[in-house]
Amino acid sequence: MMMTTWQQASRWQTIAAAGSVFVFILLPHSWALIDPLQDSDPVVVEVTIRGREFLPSTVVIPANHAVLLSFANHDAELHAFAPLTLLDDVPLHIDGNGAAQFGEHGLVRILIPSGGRAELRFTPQHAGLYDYRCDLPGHQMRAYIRVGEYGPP
Ligand SMILES: [Cu+2]
Repeated sequence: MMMTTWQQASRWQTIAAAGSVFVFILLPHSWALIDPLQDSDPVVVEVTIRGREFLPSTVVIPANHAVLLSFANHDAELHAFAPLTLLDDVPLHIDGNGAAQFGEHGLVRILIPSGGRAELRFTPQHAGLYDYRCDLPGHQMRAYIRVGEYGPP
């Protein structure tokens, strides 16, 4: 199975943690070293929008751990990130030059201009497979965010 970005990020964070390099080398596959509850840095996941597609089409983020999810729109047209239920009632911090629209349960969509970027910081609450869309008219874009528990792949 391909190593996902957050797994790689976590390993590098582990390597960077003071004093843990020695243990990491001894136990390179020990997930106990990557306890998300003891790791204050967010897991960083990047999604590229290109050719009316979200790339990669599925990203994996951990449950109950801070995440920085970013979208970079490389198309010449406006796109949106519409999270559907993923972020319902989840506290959220948004950076970048997108235009966020909110509803009763939180974020409905972020409009991301051509060449623009949206960064979302949040802590996913529930494991599961969540789909999201660009819900702008004229084309269809759909992709997935898997919220998983930390553990061996
Ligand atoms: Cu779009």
